[in-house]
Amino acid sequence: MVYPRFPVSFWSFGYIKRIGGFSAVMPPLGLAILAALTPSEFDVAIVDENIETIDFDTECDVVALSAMAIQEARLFEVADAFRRRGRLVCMGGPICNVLPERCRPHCDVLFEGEGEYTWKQFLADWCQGTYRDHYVQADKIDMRDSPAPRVELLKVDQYRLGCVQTTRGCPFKCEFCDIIVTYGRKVRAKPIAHVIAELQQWADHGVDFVTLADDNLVGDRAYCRQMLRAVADWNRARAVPISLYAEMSVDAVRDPELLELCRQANITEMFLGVETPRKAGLRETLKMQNVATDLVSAVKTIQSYGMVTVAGMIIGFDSDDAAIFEDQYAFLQEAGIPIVMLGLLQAIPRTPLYERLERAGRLRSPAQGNNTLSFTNIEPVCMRYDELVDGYRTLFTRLYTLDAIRDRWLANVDAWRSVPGRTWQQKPLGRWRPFMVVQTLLILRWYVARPSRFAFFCRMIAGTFTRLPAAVLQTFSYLAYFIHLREYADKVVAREWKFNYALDDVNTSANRFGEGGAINMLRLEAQENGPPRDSTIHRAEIRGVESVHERGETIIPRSRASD
Ligand code: B12
Ligand code: SF4
Repeated sequence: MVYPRFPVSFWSFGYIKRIGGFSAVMPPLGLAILAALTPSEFDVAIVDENIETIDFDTECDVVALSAMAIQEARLFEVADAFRRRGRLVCMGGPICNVLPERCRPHCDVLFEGEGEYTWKQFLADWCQGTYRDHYVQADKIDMRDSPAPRVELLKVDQYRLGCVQTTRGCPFKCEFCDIIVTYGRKVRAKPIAHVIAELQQWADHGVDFVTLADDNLVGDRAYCRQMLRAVADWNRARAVPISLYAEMSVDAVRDPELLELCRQANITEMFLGVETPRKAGLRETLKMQNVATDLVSAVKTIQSYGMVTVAGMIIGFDSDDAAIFEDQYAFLQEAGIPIVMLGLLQAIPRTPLYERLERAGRLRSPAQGNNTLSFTNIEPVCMRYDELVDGYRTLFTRLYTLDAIRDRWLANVDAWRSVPGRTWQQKPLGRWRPFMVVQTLLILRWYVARPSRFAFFCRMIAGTFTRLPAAVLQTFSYLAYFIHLREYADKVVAREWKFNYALDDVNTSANRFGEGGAINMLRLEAQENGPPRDSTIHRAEIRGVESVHERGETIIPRSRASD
C-alpha cells in the first residue's frame, strides 16, 4: 500500500520537518484501515513516500494507492511506474471520490467512496479471479465495521500526530463542501470503546498528540459529549495526558458543557470552519450555522477553554468585492486567530457549488488540490480574476507578517487567562527527548538570523510571560509552526501568482502542478520572455528546483521578501 509524496502545502509543515524531528505530519489512516481489513493470508506493507522511498521493483501482487487531490501529479507518476512493471494498481481515497475520471486512466481498479466493504469485496473477487475494474460504495458504511488501523505497520516515530476518526458525515450543507458528498449528512459514529482502544493503541506506540480526524467533531452533539467524557477519563488516568487536535463548527459555542468537555479531554487546538466574516457570503454558501453567530465573540469563547484556534477562511464568494480583503484581515486580527488557513473558493466536482457554476458557465478550468494557492477555477462576480488572486496573495502574506502573527497569538493567549486548572501539557515539539535540545537550537537559529525575527521572538515570549507565564512553553512550541507558515506565505503563496495565472486555462492533470509546478513556471517564463539574460543561471535555477523537489522540498529560488 503506497501513499504518494505531498508537495509543500499549508499543512505539510515542510519547512520545519528538521526542526520538528518528523518526516510527515500524519500517517495515511485510510491505508492503515485497509491493511486491517485485509485478510491474514495476505502480507501487507505500507510505504509512505513522505517518509521513505518507494521500491518500484518490489515483489507484490497488488499495489493499493491512496491520495488527496493535492497529490495528483505524484499519484499518477507512481501508479504509471508500477503499471509499467506489470503490477495490478488499485486506486482510492479523496481524489477518487471527487475526480474519478482523472484517475481512471492511471489505474486498473478504481474505488470510489469508503473502502471498508469494497476493499474486502475486491480481495475476495481477486482470489477468485473475478475482480472488476471499478468498485463504488454508494451507501454509507456502518462505522462499527471500520476496524482499528494497523498502527504497527506505520513508522510511527516519523509522524508528528496520530489519527483517530470518531465520526463521518456532517449535518450541515455548505455549498462548497465535498465532505458531505463523500460521507453524507447523517453523522455516523464509531463505538466509543473503539475510539478509546484506538487512542490507547497510538499512546502505546509513544504518540503524544492525536488528531480527531472528524470533519465536524460536534456533528452529533449527544455522541460527542459521551465520547469526550470517555476520552477525558482515559486521558486523566494517564501519567502524561495526550493532547488532541480537532475540527468543529462554530455553533458549538452555544453548548458550554461541550466546550468544557473539550477542555477536560485535553483538546488543545481546534480548527473552526469560519469561512468569512460577511453574512452575505455565509448565506450565499449556505453556512447558516455561522450566520446567526457573533463570530468574534464565538472565537473568543472557544479560546477561553484553553484552545489554540485555527480558522478555515475563504475568499471568492460571489458577493465578495474588493473590500473583502480588509474585512477579513480586520476580523482575524480582532478575533485573534493565530493560524489561518486562507483559501480561494474552488468548485470541487460533485459539490452543489460546482453544479451551480457549471450551469452558469462560470467554471474557468479544472479544480486542483491545493486550496491555499493563488488559483481558483471560478469566474468571480464582483472583481476581476486577477484582482481576486492578487488581493488573496497580498492578504495571505499580510496575515503572516510577524507583527500580525504576534498580535493574533497574544490575543489568543489573553483568552486563556480565564482557564482554571489548565495543565499545559501539550508539547507540539514532540516527546521530551534529547533531540529537543537540537530542536530548540534550530528554532532559535531561525529567529536570531534577522533582527526583525529576533524582536518578534522576544515579544512573543515576553508577551506570553506577562499574560500567562505557564504558557511560555506553549508559545515556544508554536514559534516552530510559525516558521513554516511564514515561509509558506513568503516562498509559495507570494511567489507563484504568475505560475498559477498561466496555469489558469490549462488542464491541471496535464500540467503537473505538484512538484513539477515550479519547474513548469520557469519554463513558461522562459517561453514568454525569450531566453533569460544569463541562461546558465536559468538552467541552474531549473536544476536547483528539480533537485530540491527530488528531496521532497520546494521551491523557486527567488529574492525573498524582507521579514
Ligand atoms: C486529517 C486530515 C489531514 C491531515 C493529514 C492527513 C494525512 N494522512 O496526511 C492534515 C491536517 C495534515 C491534512 C492536510 C491537508 N488536507 Co486534509 N484532511 C484530513 C481529514 C480531516 C481526515 C483524513 C482521514 O484520516 N480520514 C479518515 C480516512 C479513513 O479516510 P480516507 O483517507 O478518505 O480513506 C477512506 C476512503 O477514502 C477509502 N480509501 C482511501 N484510500 C483508499 C485506497 C484504496 C485502494 C481503497 C480501496 C479505498 C481507499 O477507504 C478509507 C476508509 O473508508 C480529511 C477529511 C476526511 N474526512 O477524510 C481531510 C482532507 C482529506 N484534506 C483535504 C485537504 C484539501 C488537505 C490539504 C490540501 C489542505 C491544505 N491546503 O494544505 C492538506 C494536504 C496535506 C499535506 N500534507 O500537504 C481534503 C482533500 C480533498 C480531496 N478530495 O482531495 C479533505 C477531504 C478535507 C476537505 N474536504 O477539504 N489533512
Ligand atoms: S460544516 Fe464543515 S464539514 Fe460540515 S458541511 Fe460545512 S464545510 Fe462541510
